[in-house]
Amino acid sequence: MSVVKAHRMSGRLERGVLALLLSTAFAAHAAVPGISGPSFTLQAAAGYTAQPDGTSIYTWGYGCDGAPGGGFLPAGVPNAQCGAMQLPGPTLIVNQGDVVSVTLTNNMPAAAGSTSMLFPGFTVSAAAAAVQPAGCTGTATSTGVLTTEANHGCAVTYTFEAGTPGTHAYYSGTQGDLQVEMGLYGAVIVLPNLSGVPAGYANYKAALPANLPDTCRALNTARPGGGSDQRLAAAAYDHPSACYDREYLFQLSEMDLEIHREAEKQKDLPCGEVTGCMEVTTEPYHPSYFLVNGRSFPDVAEPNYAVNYRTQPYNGNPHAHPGELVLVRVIGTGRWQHPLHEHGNHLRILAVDGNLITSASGKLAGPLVFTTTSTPGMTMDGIYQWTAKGLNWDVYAHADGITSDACVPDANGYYTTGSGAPLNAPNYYEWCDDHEKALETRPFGQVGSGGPMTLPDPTIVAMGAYYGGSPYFGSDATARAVGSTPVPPSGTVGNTTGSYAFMWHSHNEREITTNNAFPGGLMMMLLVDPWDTTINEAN
Ligand SMILES: [Cu+2]
Repeated sequence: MSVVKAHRMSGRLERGVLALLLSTAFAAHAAVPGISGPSFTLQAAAGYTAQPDGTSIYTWGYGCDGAPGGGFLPAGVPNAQCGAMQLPGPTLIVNQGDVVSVTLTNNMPAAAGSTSMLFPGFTVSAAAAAVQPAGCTGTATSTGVLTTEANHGCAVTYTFEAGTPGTHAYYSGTQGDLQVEMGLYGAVIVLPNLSGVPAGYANYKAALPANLPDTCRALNTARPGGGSDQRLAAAAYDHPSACYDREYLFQLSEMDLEIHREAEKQKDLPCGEVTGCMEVTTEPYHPSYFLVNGRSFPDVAEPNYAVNYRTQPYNGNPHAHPGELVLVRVIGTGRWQHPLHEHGNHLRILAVDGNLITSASGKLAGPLVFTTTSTPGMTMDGIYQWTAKGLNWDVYAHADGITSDACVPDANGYYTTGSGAPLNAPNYYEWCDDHEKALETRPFGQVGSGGPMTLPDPTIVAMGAYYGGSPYFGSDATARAVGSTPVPPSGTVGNTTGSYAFMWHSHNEREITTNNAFPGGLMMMLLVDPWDTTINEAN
């Protein structure tokens, strides 16, 4: 699905959505926000979430029971909060080797019955919490099919050792067809122990392949393009090829509105049964919302902890500079498989379910994938990198003499610190083979003049001013719109960053709708920003 195709859709809804995208997608950023362990005090509770069609949806979610003792990560994200319930639940961030304890209080309506948490991939022990809430009467816990459950008003404590790093899921192990659908799911991020390389990160970095471009660096050291470091760790796994520059977490799920409405009708039923008193049919299954981190497009682009999504605090708004290594953490939640297609390049899979995939000789051996096919319950960690390599034209228009920069290839052919590039070079990580290679044999804007691509006549492009098809990149891209029929370069209308936008979306394209209206649903925009644009993820 292309943005241009979306632009051809006529009507006020699409125009409004696209205008909203252009006005919001460029300002709001994200890393992997969550709360720090190793001890967590959570609750399961009922509340409401919102979708961009205006629907308010009765939802169950995990939330914090009081202020999180370990605080929020990354440090300094404004407005960080963790309420009584949220969708998805709080992202639990711990260190490899931590003994993690999660105390869960069941504050859901009595009619919902008991509830629980599963931590697949870990060996968990569970017991009634040492201190029970005042509202807990009778037996605190019951033995469920999959794990120990907290009865209504009572608390259970789960304990496990975070033995394997990476991205992990947690979700309800009680009446999963109903409780996971209602929203009881979340993520555990385990930061790797890098001590496998002696003396910490300095030696770890020294162990990197000698010809690797300088995108791997210790936490909080200077980076090209500026901006504060929002990474949770210097590497995703204890492996010399698992370093990264930015990271994002996407929890993919879907929602059947009828199930939520039925549960809402029965939420106040008087109930003394441990297993609850609701009778909600969960088949046949007809989901109408398809979610990234509990939000639909375009709400995904709003900031983390945005005040208008108090119960949906996490966004989906990836940004990258050319060449940066982006760690993409994907969790399949719910019932359906959601094949997330990352446009712009394939994704190199590092690990599945927190298991790093290596060859017998210890090299990374994960596949290069077109879509991350997140089967429910499965997690994937992958590295995404966008460069202009292979486009066959100079995206900075150096050939036109409008901009002049050096391009000295490093061992991999890019202009980086490895070949003497300064950290503030506007064309950092340029693919030097295409340096000064003209897009067309005649200037930009003259259609069909013989270059590697043919530009459209802007007079036939619907949504003219919003057309995002410029081949040029960079904050001075406006200056390159010359000729008799100039096409406004990408990003000069809605923003001033001259970025490239790539759709990251469900490749089951039925899912890029919100209650059957396109565009919406399981869709985001990756913004590749030029290096002279600082990506501020701390908001
Ligand atoms: Cu696609």
